[in-house]
Amino acid sequence: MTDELILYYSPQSRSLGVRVLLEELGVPFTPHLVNIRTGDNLDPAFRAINPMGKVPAIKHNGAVVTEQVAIYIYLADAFPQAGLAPAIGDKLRGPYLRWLTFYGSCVEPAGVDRALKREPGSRAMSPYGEFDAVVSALTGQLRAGPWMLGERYTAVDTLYGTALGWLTRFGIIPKGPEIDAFLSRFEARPAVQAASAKDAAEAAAASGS
Ligand SMILES: N[C@@H](CCC(=O)N[C@@H](CS)C(=O)NCC(=O)O)C(=O)O
Repeated sequence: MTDELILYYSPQSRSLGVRVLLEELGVPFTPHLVNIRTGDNLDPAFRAINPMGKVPAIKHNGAVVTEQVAIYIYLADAFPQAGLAPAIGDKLRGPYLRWLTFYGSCVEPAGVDRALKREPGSRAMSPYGEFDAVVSALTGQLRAGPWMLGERYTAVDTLYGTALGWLTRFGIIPKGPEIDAFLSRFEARPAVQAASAKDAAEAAAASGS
C-alpha cells in the first residue's frame, strides 16, 4: 500500500515544526492549507478533523493525529529509517519521550503564561512550577550539546529548534549561549532551510502578496 499522508497546516504557525520534521524524514505528503488568519480552522469541515480547531494535524492512511507532540512521536516512529526516534529498548528512548512531553506540559504553558502576562499561580499548582525552572532545565539540557539528547539529532531537536525559534524571537524565552548555539546549529540544517523557505512562500501566497 502507498502511504497517504496529509498535513493540515497554516503558514507561520506551529505547523512549521511538522513541515521541518517531514523534510528531515524525507516523506512525501500532501499539504492542505487551513488558513488560521481567515478562520478556515473553525469551519465544520476542519473541526471534523480536529474538533479543537487547531493546526497542525495530520492524516496518515486514514488515521488522524492532532497535537504537535503526538504528531512528532507518531511520524518519527512511523518512518524509522530516518533514525529520528530512538527505538523502544534504546537507552535514549526514555529521555526522548521525557523531553518531547516536557515541551507540551511545561514549556508551552510557561511560555504562553509569560507572553500573556498571566500569573502561573502557586508553584505547587502550576503544571510547570516556575518559569525560571523551565528555562534553566532546558538550558542545562542543552549545555553538553550539540543536541538535546547529546550527539544524536532526534525529533526532539526539531520540536525545540522550531519552538525556541519563535519563543526567543518574541522575547518570551531569553536567549543565552546554550540556546543561541543550539539555534545556530538547528537553523543551518538543510531540512530547516527548505521547510522555512516553503513556509515563507506559502505565507506570501496566502496573504496575496
Ligand atoms: N495544543 C496544540 C496547539 C496548536 C495551536 O495552538 N495552533 C495554533 C497555530 S500556532 C492555531 O491553530 N491557532 C488557531 C486558532 O486557535 O484559532 C498543539 O500542540 O498542537
